[in-house]
Amino acid sequence: MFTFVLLGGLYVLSTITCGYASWGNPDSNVKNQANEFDKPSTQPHIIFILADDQGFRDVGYHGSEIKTPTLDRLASEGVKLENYYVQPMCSPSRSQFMTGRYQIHTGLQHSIIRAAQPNCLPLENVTLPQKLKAVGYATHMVGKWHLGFYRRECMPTRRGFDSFFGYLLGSGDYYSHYKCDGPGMCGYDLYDGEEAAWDQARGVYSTLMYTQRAVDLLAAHDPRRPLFLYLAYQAVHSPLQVPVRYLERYKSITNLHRRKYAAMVTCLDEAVHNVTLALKRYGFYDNSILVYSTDNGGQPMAGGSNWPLRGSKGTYWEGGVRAVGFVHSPLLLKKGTRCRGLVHITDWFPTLVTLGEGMLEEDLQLDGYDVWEAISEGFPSPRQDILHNIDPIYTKAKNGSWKAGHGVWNTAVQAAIRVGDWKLLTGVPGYGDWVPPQTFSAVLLSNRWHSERVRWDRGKSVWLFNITADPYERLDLSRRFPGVVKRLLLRLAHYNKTAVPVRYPAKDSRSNPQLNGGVWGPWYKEKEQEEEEGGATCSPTGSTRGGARRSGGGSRRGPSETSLLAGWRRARASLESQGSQAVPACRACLFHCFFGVLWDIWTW
Ligand SMILES: [Ca+2]
Repeated sequence: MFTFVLLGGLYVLSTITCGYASWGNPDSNVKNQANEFDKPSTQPHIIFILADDQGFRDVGYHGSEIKTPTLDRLASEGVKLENYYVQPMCSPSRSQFMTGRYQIHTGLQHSIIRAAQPNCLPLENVTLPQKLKAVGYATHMVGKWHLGFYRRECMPTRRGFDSFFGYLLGSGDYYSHYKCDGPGMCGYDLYDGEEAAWDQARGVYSTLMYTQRAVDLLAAHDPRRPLFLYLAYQAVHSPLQVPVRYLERYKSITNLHRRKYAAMVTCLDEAVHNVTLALKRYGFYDNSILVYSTDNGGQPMAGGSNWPLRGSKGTYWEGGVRAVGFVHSPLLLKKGTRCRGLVHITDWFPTLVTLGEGMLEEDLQLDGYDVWEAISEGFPSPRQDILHNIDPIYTKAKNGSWKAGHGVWNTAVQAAIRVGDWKLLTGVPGYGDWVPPQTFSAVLLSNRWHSERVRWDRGKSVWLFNITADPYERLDLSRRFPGVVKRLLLRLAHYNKTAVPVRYPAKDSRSNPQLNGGVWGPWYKEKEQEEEEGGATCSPTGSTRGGARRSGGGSRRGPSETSLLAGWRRARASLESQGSQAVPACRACLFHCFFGVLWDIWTW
């Protein structure tokens, strides 16, 4: 159903309806057409569209029942990334996209940045928009940030974006733009720049709202100047909300979660269609590179599907980290192809900065590779391995040990690494079932749903798979190839020597939106920020003091002294056992790490 909204009587703008747009009078954007006598920039426009929680199978060209004609067409006309990896959750993927660096190198290796934590993407990291801005790009962000905001310097507009319209958090209500993070912790979460956008788009579905803003930005921008548009949709993360007309297309899906989710994906597909139309209409398309990516695997409990991959969002199985992704651009030299080389979300930083004619200084210490030739021309990818992560405070494998790790690695620690065809996992990788399509029956998802359940493997803390031969991780080869296991464990240990301390401060009750005018937003005052910057720090990131100092906040009951000491000892033993730089020089950091353990146990 197409709905049309007249804006100013100039042209028909149907993006706000989330229908596939048909455009009105093309002469109405004369002011934005490049003057043929003006020399256009050779730097390409970069449009990076990040979907939230879209599963591996939740795109038409992966065999889904969900209809995504736009994504299918854009991908088939461009290059499909079929060996493409992201991180298993929101903040980790976004941090790596923004910096081109692994989590062990930013301090964000544990979980997500939670709403009430005084934490954000460490300020000393140079961001992708900063690099592009330095070489003349206009930089705009629309959508979900989720990289922290406890102090104003963490806001997107202070991290390289000329403008920001969106959520600082994400996963709030799609219409009201309110987000709750526990009892009594609810607030408005829609910003325009650094101020709450109280009067804008109240009651408008966020997929439509963000598309509208993206189109407005394109309409207002001179295409002779290079543009970087980071469009990070809230869709298709839970809560499962969608305009009702999209549900009608999926009457055949009897499972209500899956049906709503499918409708949300199709609305997103239409939104991407409307953005691409605007690229053409306003003179950007011919010199544009559009990247489409999801940020992590799907969550089956919320309607997502990663079948036939194992696991889901939040895990280091392929279903958590192997992503939907493609590049669509007239600038691709070989279109209509599949890129089977390894590509990781850290690779966008060097790839896009190079395409934008920016500089990649050595002190950026990037973990990403420039993969443009692999994508555009089909050359082998320069990337041969991926450190999926090392999380030194996630040590829940009860039977993990140094012995199981051949004396070079404590397998209690959650870690995952890919080297060539091989993938090694240690610790507890997360929920590891397969969720076949028939799981989504008329019965609501519950009771761990299906016949592909993995029996709990007591005592197991190491897995090895040949992902090329066995992409579904059904055959553990760790006992058959102990030499390969040891080689990959040594690689993990080598990476771990380069790790920085984990930033995972405790909840700060002053973050409560009710203390901040009903809005989620920066709660540190200027004086505190100066103290934080001026005081002695425990780490190169200078990051952990604030959170540890303010650890008393929060509504949860406090732990007993016994558990406090035990947690402290576990955190210290874990860190020391890894021989990591994560062993802080001062007790405040250990205190912080210990709180992180408790926090994780309570909130995971
Ligand atoms: Ca996500």
